[in-house]
Amino acid sequence: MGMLMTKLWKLWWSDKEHKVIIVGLDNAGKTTILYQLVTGEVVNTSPTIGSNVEEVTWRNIHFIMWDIGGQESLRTSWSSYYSHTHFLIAVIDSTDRERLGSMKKELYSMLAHDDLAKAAILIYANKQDVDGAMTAAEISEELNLTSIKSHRWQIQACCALSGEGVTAGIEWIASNIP
Ligand SMILES: Nc1nc2c(ncn2[C@@H]2O[C@H](COP(=O)(O)OP(=O)(O)OP(=O)(O)O)[C@@H](O)[C@H]2O)c(=O)[nH]1
Ligand SMILES: [Mg+2]
Repeated sequence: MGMLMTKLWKLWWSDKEHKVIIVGLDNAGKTTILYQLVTGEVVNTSPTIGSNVEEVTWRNIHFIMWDIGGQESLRTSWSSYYSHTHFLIAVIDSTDRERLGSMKKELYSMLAHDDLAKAAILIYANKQDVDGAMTAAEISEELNLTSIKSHRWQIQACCALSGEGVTAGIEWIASNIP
């Protein structure tokens, strides 16, 4: 593509809104991450029943971010949010070793869903501030991420309380806009 065409293409895309859905088990830190992105601060959260939606602008790119409640009874409704999703953010509580298997199951069922066939996946290995938290490498191994060939994916260690690593994840998303 010529330089002018490239510029026009980018301008056109910057006008578009990109749909992001944030999923993960309850207590993973999804809402904390969303509001860390919106306000740059930690907000008090309570378990999300249903969802929160916010517009986030990052380097002139507009995202509509849906943060969906992760309690077990709510997970069957996740799929009602999937259509037209450009990016899926899966948030993992890196201290929660017992439930990593449940998260793995949810992740692979999302990867198999038609409405998410074109979505790129960002996995946040959250709560890295807690002693004994699994590293991003451990989580990657447990989830067998290298076997995923159907989707673009990235794992990013982060701490939603300090914000460390959160923007690096969004940078990856921004750089994966077609
Ligand atoms: N230590 C630590 N605690 C965190 C971090 N991120 C979130 N938390 C805490 O984890 C708890 C749950 O966070 P939420 O953001 O409400 O979790 P959620 O994933 O939205 O949970 P649901 O809405 O129930 O699905 C809160 O007490 C947060 O303060 C982190 O990076 N480190
Ligand atoms: Mg929540």
